[in-house]
Amino acid sequence: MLDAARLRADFPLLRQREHGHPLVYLDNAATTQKPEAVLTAIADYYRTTNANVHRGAYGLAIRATEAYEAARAKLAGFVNAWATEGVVFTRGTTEAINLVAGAYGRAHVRAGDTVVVTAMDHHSNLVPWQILCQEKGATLRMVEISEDGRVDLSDYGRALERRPKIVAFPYVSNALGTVNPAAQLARLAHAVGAVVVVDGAQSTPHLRVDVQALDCDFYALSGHKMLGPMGSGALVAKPELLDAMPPYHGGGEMISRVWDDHSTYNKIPHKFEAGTPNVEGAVGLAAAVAYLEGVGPERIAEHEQALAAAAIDRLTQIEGVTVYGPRDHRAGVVSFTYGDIHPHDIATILDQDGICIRAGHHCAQPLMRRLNVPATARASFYLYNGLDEVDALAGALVKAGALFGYVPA
Ligand code: 7TS
Repeated sequence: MLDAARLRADFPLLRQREHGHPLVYLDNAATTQKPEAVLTAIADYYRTTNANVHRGAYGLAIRATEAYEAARAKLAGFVNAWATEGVVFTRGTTEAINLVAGAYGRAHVRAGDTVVVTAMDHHSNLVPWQILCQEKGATLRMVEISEDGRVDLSDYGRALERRPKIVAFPYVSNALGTVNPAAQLARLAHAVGAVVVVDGAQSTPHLRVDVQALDCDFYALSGHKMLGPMGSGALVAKPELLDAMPPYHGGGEMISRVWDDHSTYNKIPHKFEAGTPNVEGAVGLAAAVAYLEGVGPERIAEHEQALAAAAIDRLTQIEGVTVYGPRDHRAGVVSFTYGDIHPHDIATILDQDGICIRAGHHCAQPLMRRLNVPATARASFYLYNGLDEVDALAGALVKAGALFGYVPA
């Protein structure tokens, strides 16, 4: 396992105390904390380099542009993008998926076509496809999940018989922690001629991701879930698909020539980056990538899996606790319920001990309906969490249970 205590020292916020207790931050699937290296990179950018990018004729603006484009190259290398110009900076996964639905989807999906999603998709990999299908008169086909929270491969096969235009799925589920066999799902979808969209919000921070090995077509990620700034993220795509796509947003920066009644467009990726971009976000995200590379994605995955296994082991020993999702091929997300205690009550009680967990539907309402629960409590781990924090979680849960008359096993 990683030396979590040593890594934690790199994160100023984690030194805080909450209600008199050391802060135990277990809501990393929602967003992660930021290391000093990222905070410094952002501050340094503003102290030394800030100017608007791609349009300056002076040295400062050229250096700002170089910093922004170097960040793109850094991120491209991290996920083994097809090409640096195949990385479009966005506000995060949500905007990246809306870009694909709004530009590629609107150009290619017609009445009677099918788009496939899964029952474990986050709303941001579902609602954009609902909007597209409603607009086009296309069918949205949702693939069911198995009892233990995996994509049901036989239902996936049945969905592919419809020869969908687009197949979208999460690499890692934010609500169950399931790691989907993304390369296999992509291969099967390609075999019927579909374009594959992978929601990488929960995989990029936690696994070694190689989009070319996955062989998807579009891959969406969020910077703030991988130690980077809020409002940073990207769409990583095959350049030839981006080249052939109509623009998404219109405005400055994305054009080549503008006449009174029409325009020609800039080359990729700029065609999809209308307006002044979030340069601070890109620079901070590049610093986050450098930090993650320093630790090593494989070691991060291993560490989180060990924490999740320990948490599942501890939690399932508490009478009345149900843990959802698979027991193997999973990431560091542990969703659970405790008897009839409302998950929001669990989160509120744990907060008194300085423990931050999430409670709710996790933006996955179709999944919650299939689990037959309105909500779950969710602990999600990252590289700075340790086994001491799993102990704190289990201990606080037992205390919470006692308040509701549950006797610990
Ligand atoms: N896809 C998945 C699988 C996610 O977990 C999230 C955010 C998103 C997409 C959207 O990412 P955004 O950065 O564009 O907002 N998930 C969560 C969560 O689990 N709790 O809060 C946000």
